[in-house]
Amino acid sequence: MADSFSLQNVLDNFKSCLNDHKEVCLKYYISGWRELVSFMNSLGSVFAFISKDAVNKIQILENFLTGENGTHYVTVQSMVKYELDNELVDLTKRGSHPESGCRTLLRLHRALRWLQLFLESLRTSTEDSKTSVMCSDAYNASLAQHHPWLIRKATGMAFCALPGRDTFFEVLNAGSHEEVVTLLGEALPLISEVYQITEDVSPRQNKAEEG
Ligand code: 1PZ
Repeated sequence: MADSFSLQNVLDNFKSCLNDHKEVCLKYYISGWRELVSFMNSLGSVFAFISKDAVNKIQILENFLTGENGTHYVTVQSMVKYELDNELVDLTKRGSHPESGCRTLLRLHRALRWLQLFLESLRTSTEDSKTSVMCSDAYNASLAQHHPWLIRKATGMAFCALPGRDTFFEVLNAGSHEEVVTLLGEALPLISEVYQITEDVSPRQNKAEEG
């Protein structure tokens, strides 16, 4: 669906993400990520290893949501409660639940922090700003601290293949540069709110993630 990508779709999903109780609906969280992945795919095959990992994690969450215990996976809040109450979260990767919803969500949650930092620097960038620098600065301030050396190197190389700022704005498919900047200004508070609410969900969740 690379050709149907637009920044507006990302914004719409994150807008729908929070319900009346300020809970994060997994369905829209997943759709938002799917949009972002389709955007990344349109940037070229050098990002395939990133997109593969993201798709894999999105799929794990989707399988929970559509699976037999799906009612517990409607929101991030209900998912965390369900998995913790039922001891479905492992402290180590070698445990019996290596792909819990909590663990998987945490990976995407950290990536959302990267996205937030990157889009904010894109929004406030000037003509001579470099997308590769913005991307890697955001990465170093977020995801990098959770990735081993090899992944950091591969990711750094992929960033060098990013298109320049002008092309990047075009691929975002939201009109003129000014319009993109305006839309980013609308999308960012929504993304930040979803990030923050997820972050606040459960102090136990962070402890329960490693592995
Ligand atoms: C626009 C350019 C795209 C830049 C993307 C920046 C994010 C770099 C993420 C690099 C991930 C490298 C591949 C595999 C990583 C996994 O080891 C980790 C940990 O998972 P585990 O091994 O513990 O199961 N996976 C992640 O950290 C999740 C990464 C999700 C990346 C989503 C990026 C979406 C980009 C949207 C573009 C607008």
